[in-house]
Amino acid sequence: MPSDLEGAMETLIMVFHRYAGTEGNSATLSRKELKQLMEMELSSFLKSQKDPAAIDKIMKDLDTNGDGEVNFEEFVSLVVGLSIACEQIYQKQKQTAGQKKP
Ligand SMILES: [Ca+2]
Ligand SMILES: [Ca+2]
Repeated sequence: MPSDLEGAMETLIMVFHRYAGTEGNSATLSRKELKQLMEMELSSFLKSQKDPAAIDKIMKDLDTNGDGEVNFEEFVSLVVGLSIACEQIYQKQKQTAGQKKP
């Protein structure tokens, strides 16, 4: 049985390759594959982005080596960035909950 963290890492790898294998290079996400991944796996985050060009912006930000595709390393930086943002919200909620003492 993998631990929670080991399971999370495995999930990250599986999700990436599920979408990366749809077209073209099976080791990288094209713009279309990234869009599909975001719509299916990060829909609540994508909904908070009201900009219709959000995918293009995200793609440009992620594609640090400039080859027009998102590899696993570049994808992980998105997950890390989102995780940091979520953790900050979690901390805030924890603080607010703590202040609700009678
Ligand atoms: Ca691909
Ligand atoms: Ca790239």
